[in-house]
Amino acid sequence: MSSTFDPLLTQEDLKRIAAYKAVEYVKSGMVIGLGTGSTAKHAVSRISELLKQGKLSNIIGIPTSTTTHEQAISLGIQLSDLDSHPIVDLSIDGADEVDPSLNLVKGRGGSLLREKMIEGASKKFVVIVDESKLVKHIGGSGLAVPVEVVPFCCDFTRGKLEEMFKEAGCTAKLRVGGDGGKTVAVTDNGNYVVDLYLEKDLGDLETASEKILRLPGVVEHGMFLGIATTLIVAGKSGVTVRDR
Ligand code: ABF
Repeated sequence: MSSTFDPLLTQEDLKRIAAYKAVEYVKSGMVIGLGTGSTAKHAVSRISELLKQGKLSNIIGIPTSTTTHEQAISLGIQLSDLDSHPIVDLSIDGADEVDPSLNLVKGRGGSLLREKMIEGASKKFVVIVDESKLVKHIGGSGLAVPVEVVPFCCDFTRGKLEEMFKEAGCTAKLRVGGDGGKTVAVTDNGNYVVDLYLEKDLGDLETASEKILRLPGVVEHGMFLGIATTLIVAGKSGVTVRDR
């Protein structure tokens, strides 16, 4: 499905258009996974707007980060969690990279574990991106594949990850905070993030995923394989919607 846009639209406009399109899947009474990031925040705002207009009702949101929790609370969206609502009807979230099979890299913005738990528990997971996020192979763009690790001996875990993917030219770096690198970045779960920078793509993604998850010290990684069910892309030439 596609429609044509004004070529003067900004990247922010495209993010909003993709997000609004995704919110068309939201129906009254649904439990909704609320994503994190600059694209997903438009979806959260739109849901609140439709609730206030009375066009939606009885929505329960499950936020994927403390940031989204705060945004949703400030907009008056009723919230819950997976303990109380283990089945999520629909999640809407952004991504850092999307391949043609709808495999994703997520977590460059810091949140990935809660996203994977909530989006993995969703009957439908709609990914919303502007066209800059589309890649042929995830993890091969020179940008990071994030891995959430426990703080205990995190440099040991970092070294093991680098060694694991040395044939792909991996450099593994502990992520630092936004204070010029004086402190380590801490996730919502109190963990650290090791970013894997690769010269080549990872080859078989399921194998790479298994290897990372088998390493003690690793909590989760940012490759979302086979989880997304629908992709909405907004680009200068229009919006496209694709199901996996
Ligand atoms: C989160 O937002 C992350 O998993 C991903 O890193 C990011 C994408 O954010 P944006 O929409 O701001 O590019 O969901």
